[in-house]
Amino acid sequence: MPSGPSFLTIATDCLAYFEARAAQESPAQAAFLQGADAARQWLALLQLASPDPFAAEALFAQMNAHRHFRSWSVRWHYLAEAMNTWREEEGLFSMEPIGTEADGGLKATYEQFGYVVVRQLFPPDEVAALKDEILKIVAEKGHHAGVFVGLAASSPVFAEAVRDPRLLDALEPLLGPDIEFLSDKVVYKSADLDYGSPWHQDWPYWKGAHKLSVWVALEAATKENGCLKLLPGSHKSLAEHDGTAKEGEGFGHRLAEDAVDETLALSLPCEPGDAVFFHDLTLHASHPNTSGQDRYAWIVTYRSAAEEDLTYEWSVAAAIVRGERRRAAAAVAVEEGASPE
Ligand SMILES: O=C(O)CCC(=O)C(=O)O
Repeated sequence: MPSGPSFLTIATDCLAYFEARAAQESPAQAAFLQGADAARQWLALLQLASPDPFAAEALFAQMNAHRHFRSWSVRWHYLAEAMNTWREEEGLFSMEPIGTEADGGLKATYEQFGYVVVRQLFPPDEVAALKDEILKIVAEKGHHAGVFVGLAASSPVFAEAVRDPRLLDALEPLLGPDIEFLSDKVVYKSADLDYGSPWHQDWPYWKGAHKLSVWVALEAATKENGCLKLLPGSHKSLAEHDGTAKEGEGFGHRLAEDAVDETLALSLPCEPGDAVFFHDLTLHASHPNTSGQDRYAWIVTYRSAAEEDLTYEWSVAAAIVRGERRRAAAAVAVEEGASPE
């Protein structure tokens, strides 16, 4: 058995740390308060059990894998966020955020949180090839802004990638057996294009039936280079999008700047090839890129081919990619010019 601090020691230290941080004013104060609350419960549970000594990493690996702990759901989120801040400050250990497949399967996690993270959906060499193809496409199109819509419509590589069985196998429990690809895009940031995408839900772009997007990291995405942020559970209602778009940044539908309490946001650092499947009402944004390094993400949108929906003039490469079309003929097209940005 590995040696190291005991469960009780770590939980006690953790609680002391959270309580100290929760007593200080900071943007993360609310998260630390919730983290302290979760740590108190964790400690109480551990005191009921009879803990053996474990190395810290082994402990967190075990807690991550343990349904009982993960079923604390939102509490787990605060604990994980606070623990990760601690790790960053002290160089200790890390925990998976909530919302990974290990939480209870793809469907249950997606339904509970409005997203599910699938680690390593694609291996690094394949994502590197996808990024190369994107560089080629945007260079050919002379595109310089941070969002380019229509990769599958522009390239056979992406036309094939949106049909990849690994993607479709993960989508099937979430959308059902009949799946239609709608559109895809790249959102890219660099030293020159460093903005953080603003808080928004995707549904106001397309309205109609709910859709699902898959955000695939094409290189390591970190808080420094602009990883995704989400509000777990926000997919249950529509938020008011009354923010003002800034010139050249896209995202015409956005929340007002102070509408989201950032201390409740979950950052989702990803390795190349990790994928975040998210509902079109899940509130999301991304960190600005302050690293001077690239941050490319490929985002693919799908819908169920069994549900009635609108037709969209921007979905020029739309296709049934699994199962068959079962819905009745489409109703009305959305207003001209709407795009899935
Ligand atoms: O990748 C990002 O920066 C955010 C992407 C996004 O919010 C979107 O495509 O709706």
